[in-house]
Amino acid sequence: MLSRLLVTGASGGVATQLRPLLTQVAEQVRLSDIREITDLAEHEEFIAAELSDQAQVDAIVEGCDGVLHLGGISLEDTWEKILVSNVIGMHCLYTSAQKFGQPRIIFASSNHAMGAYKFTDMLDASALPRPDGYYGVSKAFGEQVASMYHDKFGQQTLVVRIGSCLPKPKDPRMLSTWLSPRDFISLIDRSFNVEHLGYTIVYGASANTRRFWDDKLAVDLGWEPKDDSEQFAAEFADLTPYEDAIDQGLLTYQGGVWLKAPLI
Ligand code: 15L
Repeated sequence: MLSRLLVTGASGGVATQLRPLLTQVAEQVRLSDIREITDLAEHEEFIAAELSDQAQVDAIVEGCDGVLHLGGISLEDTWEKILVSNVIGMHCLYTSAQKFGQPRIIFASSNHAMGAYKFTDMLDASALPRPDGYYGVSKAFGEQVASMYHDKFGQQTLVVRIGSCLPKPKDPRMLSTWLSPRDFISLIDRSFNVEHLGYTIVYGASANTRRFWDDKLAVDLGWEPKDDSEQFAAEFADLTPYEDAIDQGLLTYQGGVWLKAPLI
């Protein structure tokens, strides 16, 4: 059990789903975001921070023995905004972690770091990044920051290339990429409790029948997702055209439509 877990990006959609479950991994939870959170539970506190401001990041990291880094821009955006929050922000976080005892970090990377791979590819952690936009590029950069701090200083990180963390899939693609909040919590729990985390990369997806990611290189982590999006497949109207399109190579990219969208 952690004493105090820092959650960045705590006002966002993923953090909001996880918050009630975080009592399973930490006694105290420090929530941080640029948007204030007021509905605090007894075990929670809130400290606002801009991720590109080193002093503000120092203030949130100090006193924490684990970090769940969900902060930054979470969708495709302009290069200028991505640069500040996701690139400079990542550097600030790792700089602070060195100052304050190297708390283990879970870095919310994204499937969009690999979004240009095809639906028919089966990826493991050895696959090279193929981002589908600036957002994906920033996540690939973040993974390399974490790798360098591990090799140089021994900072331990779990990189989780999150698919789609939602209560349930919103479209047929998410039948492949869905990560249930319950499986994410068990991943967080493993990351903070496994004896040696080192620098580990996993794909953040549940045990979906249609998943196209293989976590065999992270076997030492001992994470076993339990949920399968197939339970929601019937909620989508006839999936046959969708499945045919995949077979014919028409519905191609793991990141969905992002690769073919213009840059902002
Ligand atoms: C992401 O990285 C986004 O943060 C999220 O909003 C979803 O779009 C998700 O990927 C996805 O690909 O479904």
